[in-house]
Amino acid sequence: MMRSMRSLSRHEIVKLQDDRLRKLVKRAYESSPFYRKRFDDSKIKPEDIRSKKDLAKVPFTIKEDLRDNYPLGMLAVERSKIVRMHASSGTTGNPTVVAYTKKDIEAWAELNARCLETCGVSSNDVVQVSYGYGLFTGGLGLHYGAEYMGAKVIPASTGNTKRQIKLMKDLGTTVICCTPSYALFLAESAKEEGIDPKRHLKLKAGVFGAEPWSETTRKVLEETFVESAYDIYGMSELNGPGVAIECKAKDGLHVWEDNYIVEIIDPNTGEVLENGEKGEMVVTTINKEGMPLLRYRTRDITILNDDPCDCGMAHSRIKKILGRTDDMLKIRGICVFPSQIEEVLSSYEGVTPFYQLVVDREGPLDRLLIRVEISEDFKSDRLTDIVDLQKRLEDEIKEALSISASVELAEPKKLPRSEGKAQRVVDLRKI
Ligand code: DLL
Repeated sequence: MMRSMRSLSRHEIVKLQDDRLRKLVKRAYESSPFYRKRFDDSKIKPEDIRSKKDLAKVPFTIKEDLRDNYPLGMLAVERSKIVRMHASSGTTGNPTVVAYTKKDIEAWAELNARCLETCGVSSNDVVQVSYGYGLFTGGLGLHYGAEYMGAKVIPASTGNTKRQIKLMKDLGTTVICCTPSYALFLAESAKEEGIDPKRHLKLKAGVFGAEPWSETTRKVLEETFVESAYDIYGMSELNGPGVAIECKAKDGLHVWEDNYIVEIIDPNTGEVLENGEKGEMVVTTINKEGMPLLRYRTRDITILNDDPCDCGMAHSRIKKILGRTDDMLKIRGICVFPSQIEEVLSSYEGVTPFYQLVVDREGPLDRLLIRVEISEDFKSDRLTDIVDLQKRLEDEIKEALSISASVELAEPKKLPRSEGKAQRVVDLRKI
């Protein structure tokens, strides 16, 4: 079953998508009061939606819809059929609750198993799941996926970093699943304990996601921690992890299109963009039973590509996520994503991937301060070298992103480390 879904042809994918979409629209209309009203208000009938191209007629669903219908107003099944609920931690107001039927849990496990298989994981592997377990979907999502494929799972969750390293060593972990920022921290902590992960551990694959990360961070992780680092994408409203994953070609993340229909829109106008154009990803969940979503605005910025991939899979790919529309910083009118700054910083020798962006205002003008840690190797008394590096980084940021920023170099290990999603932006303008 698992293998066959990965090897669907383009034609089979499109046919399955359209079949499932028609069924979903009918079911949503019949069983979800929320969608029935949406359809009636926009004068759409389920029969009007026959294939992906008709989707543009359907209004978007947004996070506020989930909040407004808190906790379970978006269900498309009887409450009695729900077996699990996760929730995302909103900073204010109600969290976003997502609900799963038994069939949803199984389908989600299979998607994560497919992701792991795509990274070359097999039932012989020891998979340490160091995403948080609990309301966050990362831990349980990958846990069920690894178990589904028969691998040996270590449900380590996050935190207790020393113990994580001991587990890796003693239990022979071959696959680590965690956020890329935690992976950097794990690598650094191992080294402090005299363990060189590349020599003393057996990590052949890292399954890193839940936050944006750069190609240079991949390079650092592959040089210091795992043999091969893969990017995994997901979001609670779309089940959790397991929506998309990189294959060995590492040229974009394959979206499991038998479960998700992806559109890219212009975030300002809502207009659907062509493949190859950058915009906001909008997803329709065509295989979710409990709480399906039609045209859900993810706020994530990427590019869709359905060209054939070297790996042979026909599932379309999205580019590494650039950032979220709501994480985009506007500095003196210029839009910039933290990931773009990360890309510039981490391409410099002597600089680590640990950084923090502080934005505030001086009079009417925005000011950006980039704090970035220098590496141990760089630690020297050569003040001129430090001033020189600082200046080169400032010039490069200006050149690459057209924004003026001050760079402050921090001593090694001075910036905060994260066990889950890193908090890299401090926007004092919002306080
Ligand atoms: O982060 C689910 C997940 C867990 C994905 C483990 C991958 C691994 P949420 O907490 O709902 O769910 O956050 C979803 O995180 O809209 C993106 O902005 C961001 N995100 C997730 N994966 C990636 C990634 C989980 N690979 C939000 N690259 C999404 C960049 C990512 N951003």
